[in-house]
Amino acid sequence: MDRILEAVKILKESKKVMALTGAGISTESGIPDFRSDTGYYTKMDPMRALSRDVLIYDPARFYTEGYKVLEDLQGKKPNAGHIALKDLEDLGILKGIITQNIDNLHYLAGSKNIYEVHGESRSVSCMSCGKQYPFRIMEEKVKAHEVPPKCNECGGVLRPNVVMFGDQMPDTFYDAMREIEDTDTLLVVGSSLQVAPVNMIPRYVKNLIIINKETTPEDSRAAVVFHENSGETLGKIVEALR
Ligand code: CNA
Repeated sequence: MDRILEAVKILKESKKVMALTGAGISTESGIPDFRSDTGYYTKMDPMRALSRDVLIYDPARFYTEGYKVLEDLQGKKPNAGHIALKDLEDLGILKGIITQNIDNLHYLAGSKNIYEVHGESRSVSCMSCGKQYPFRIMEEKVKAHEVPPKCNECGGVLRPNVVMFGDQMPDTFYDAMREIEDTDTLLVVGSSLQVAPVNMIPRYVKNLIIINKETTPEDSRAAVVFHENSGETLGKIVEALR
């Protein structure tokens, strides 16, 4: 059977479908991923540059290196893949999205039930008093060479609300794990499934549909695998469902 029709059959017959997305769904919006041959790893080591240790002990380095990744996300627009997942939710097929992405694009596409398990880049917070600010405030401060940027209320250091290497997972991750308990089909889109603990999630779900340009460690147990572009493939799935 055609793989699109196979995927559609599984989606239609499932009791509960969730999506798990990674950086690959957003490359078509002009945001590099980490591990492709055009990804950030070819230019820098995100594990170091975007780490809690560097933020705390070498903020000047954080705000010149790791911070650039966050700046690159600003102003980007959802692509066909994000829109197709929003359509799947509207069609009543998809219950929600667990995303490793910090680029806000599912949010901007209008998806409703989103678990941003690695945080987001719409807001920042003070590490001392917890006051929240829009991301724009941090941008203005860094542009004005205020490094590290400081809280207007208490003078504490501001940090982006993204989960960095060395940070604990947020409550949202545990909420997402609860969603997975009764999920029978997971649509994995644009993730190399290399980053723990999120890469464990597919192991808890019976049916996997994987859309990722390169192979992933879960391909061998997936019901359907597409080593193709996410925007085009998801678009075809939505079309076939309609
Ligand atoms: P990754 O390890 O970089 O893997 C991305 C995968 O997507 C690769 O296996 C690619 O082959 C695949 N891919 C790339 N383009 C496409 C496409 N158009 N269609 C289908 N597949 C494609 O990224 P993961 O998300 O697995 O790793 C998790 C990290 C990356 C998380 O901590 C993220 O926060 C982090 N990240 C996020 C963004 C973002 O928010 N857009 C960007 C870069 C990195």
